[in-house]
Amino acid sequence: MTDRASVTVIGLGLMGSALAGAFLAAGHRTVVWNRTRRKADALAAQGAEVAATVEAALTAGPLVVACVSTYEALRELLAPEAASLRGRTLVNLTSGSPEQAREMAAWAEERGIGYLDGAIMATPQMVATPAAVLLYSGTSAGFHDHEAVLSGLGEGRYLGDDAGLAAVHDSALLGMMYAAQYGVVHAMALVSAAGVSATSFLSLAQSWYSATGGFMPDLAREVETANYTTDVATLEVDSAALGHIVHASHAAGLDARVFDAIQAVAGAAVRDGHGQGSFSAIVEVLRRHSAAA
Ligand code: FVH
Repeated sequence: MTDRASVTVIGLGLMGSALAGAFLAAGHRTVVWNRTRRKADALAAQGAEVAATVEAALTAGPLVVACVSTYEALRELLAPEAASLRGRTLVNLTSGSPEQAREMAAWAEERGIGYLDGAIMATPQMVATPAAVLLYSGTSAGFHDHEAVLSGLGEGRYLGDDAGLAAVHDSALLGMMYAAQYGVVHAMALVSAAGVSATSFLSLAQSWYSATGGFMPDLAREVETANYTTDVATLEVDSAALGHIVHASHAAGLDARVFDAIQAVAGAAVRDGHGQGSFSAIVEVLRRHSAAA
């Protein structure tokens, strides 16, 4: 094993195991701990050191990467061992909310622990490949001190010292993913109801998906400037098109509640006077929710 910086991984589930495997493959001394010990066996065979206790894992080196199911689980694990973490950097790649990340950052700071919150925008299979992007937020020193080691997981992007930023971006990007996948599955169900197989629809769906991605720069500018002037399509036209989708879905015997909801938001924006503006004007309705809450 080379003398490259050592790293500890806490949590060897599907993702934690991929993280530890990536550190090992990059030549780092990798110490691992998991509640269920047998999940460490495969990594031990690859050269990982299996810590007998959480304390032994946390005190093995300067960098601790945690990836367990929930923040609650991680707090349970680390609370009794806070002294062992003092002076080290904890990188928490567990999924959670911005509030949980900020609470964890405050907990760590009070105990002299460097804290980086992170979001893994990848599946376990993508880790350590060019497709993997990991988002970090929290102590910039923590990121820069360990950037080289963390780069073994994939492209790392530091978002800023607000520890909640990684979780905000995680929800934003996953929201895009789930909405897009919902649309794809709905589209395939719609064409299937007309006797067209999903696989024969696929190439058209893929070219359409990449074409519609080209709208993002306009959407970004319009959301940022609140200038919804458009020569592409008006919200009134979009609202009518959404009505067609709802009608076609019902005719095909499909659940249309998501497109009903989108049409309702678009309709509210039209009633607010944005009918001649672009689709991005719906952001005014979306933001009103927080104001009303
Ligand atoms: N898998 C993925 O593609 C996504 C990608 C994006 C990020 N997520 C998040 O990563 C966290 C872990 O996800 P996972 O897929 O590794 O999940 P599991 O395979 O279920 O492993 C869970 C590990 O957590 C340990 N654990 C759970 N509760 C406790 C506890 N109370 N005390 C100690 N450890 C706990 C569990 O241990 P064990 O059951 O093996 O003993 C696993 O190591 C998650 O936040 C994803 O959202 C993954």
